Amino acid sequence: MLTIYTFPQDEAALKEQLNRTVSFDPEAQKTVDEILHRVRTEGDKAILDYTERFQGVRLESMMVPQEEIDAAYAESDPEFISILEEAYANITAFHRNEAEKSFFYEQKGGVILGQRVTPMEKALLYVPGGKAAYPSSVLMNAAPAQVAGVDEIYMTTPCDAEGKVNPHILAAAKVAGITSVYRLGGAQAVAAFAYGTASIPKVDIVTGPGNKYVALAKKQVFGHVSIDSIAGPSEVVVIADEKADPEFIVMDMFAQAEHDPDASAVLITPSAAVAKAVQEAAARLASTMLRGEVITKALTDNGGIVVTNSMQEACKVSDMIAPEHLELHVENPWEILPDLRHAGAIFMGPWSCETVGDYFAGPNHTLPTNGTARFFSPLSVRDFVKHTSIIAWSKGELGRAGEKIARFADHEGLQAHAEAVRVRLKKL
Ligand code: HSO
Ligand code: ZN
Repeated sequence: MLTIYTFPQDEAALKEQLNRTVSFDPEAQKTVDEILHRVRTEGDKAILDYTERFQGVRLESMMVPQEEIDAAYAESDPEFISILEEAYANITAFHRNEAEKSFFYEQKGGVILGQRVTPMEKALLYVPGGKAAYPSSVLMNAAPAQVAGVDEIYMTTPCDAEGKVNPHILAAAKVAGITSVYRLGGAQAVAAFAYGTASIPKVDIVTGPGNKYVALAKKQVFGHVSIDSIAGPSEVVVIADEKADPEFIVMDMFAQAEHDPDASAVLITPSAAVAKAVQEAAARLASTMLRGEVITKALTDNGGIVVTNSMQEACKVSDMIAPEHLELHVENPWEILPDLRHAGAIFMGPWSCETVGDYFAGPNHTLPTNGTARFFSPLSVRDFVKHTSIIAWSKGELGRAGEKIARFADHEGLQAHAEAVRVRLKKL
């Protein structure tokens, strides 16, 4: 199930196995284009029609009433609610550290320059339905928006054929203090909030994972609204030394693989013994797992074990992959941290399994996938704010620098720009 590659000899085969280029689907693109167009031109009617077509229900109200949210919360296992609450407190506490400050400074001549940070007014958190309906994603999307100070936070999640939405999602929304919940899904939901309709507010940002239709819709509305990154299938790389516990490694690789047959899990180690032990344990244990089939498919198609000559080389291979999650099962993870540059989140040592980060630790679990950790970052408070430059120029400074600025404008052939300065210079 897991092939062992030797690095650098098998580099080409390894690259082939881990090749994650996403295929373009022209059929899906056509569908999404049509949905966006219809929602834009026909508004609510298009949303209700598409919900009827895809979810099988003609909705009377697109919003989930507060009583339904309260009931889902009340009927939840109280122990689960208190776990959600503790996780939410941890996530919020972490994200408070991300909050950016405005800055202002004074320059010679009484000039004040600055940059003001203000939150976006309205955000939509998209929460998938079906098998990837994760209450944890509700918390992970809500916390940064709330810490940023977004005024109006909306959530939407697809309903079933009875018009009902997942009660665990509603309970998590209640824990996160989200009150505006809609039962819409798919590209039509993204379009509705990106363009606005008679009954749906136009937002400033759409975040959250979704299927390929949701992803294509988000890409398409980008520019009209802001979006977070486009989530691909989940990935983990484990770097292990000779003392690492194969059982820990296998279960962490399975944890990633069980998300999706397209998920990927890769072990990189200088220890041939650990490589062999993990390969054997994975083959033995996969069929014992509830999602054994998904795990086997993910590991066979997109997984692997890489044996390197050194720990340094292991770090190099990991950087080449730029994984979403990186676990360091080594004696002193802090020692190799400086050698690792590209990863969405790094889990330090054997007790920091990815599951801890998926649910509870505090850092966001929405992370850059598909090698985009080279240039993208985890979902954060920064996604929900924007910056405004502040320029407070003084009379004295305009007198000193004005003619230079006017000449700059002369060089661009922009007469009014130059005159805007020179009329002022005349009055000094
Ligand atoms: N590992 C997923 C997040 C998640 N895991 C949600 C469990 N629930 C993507 O980083
Ligand atoms: Zn996970």
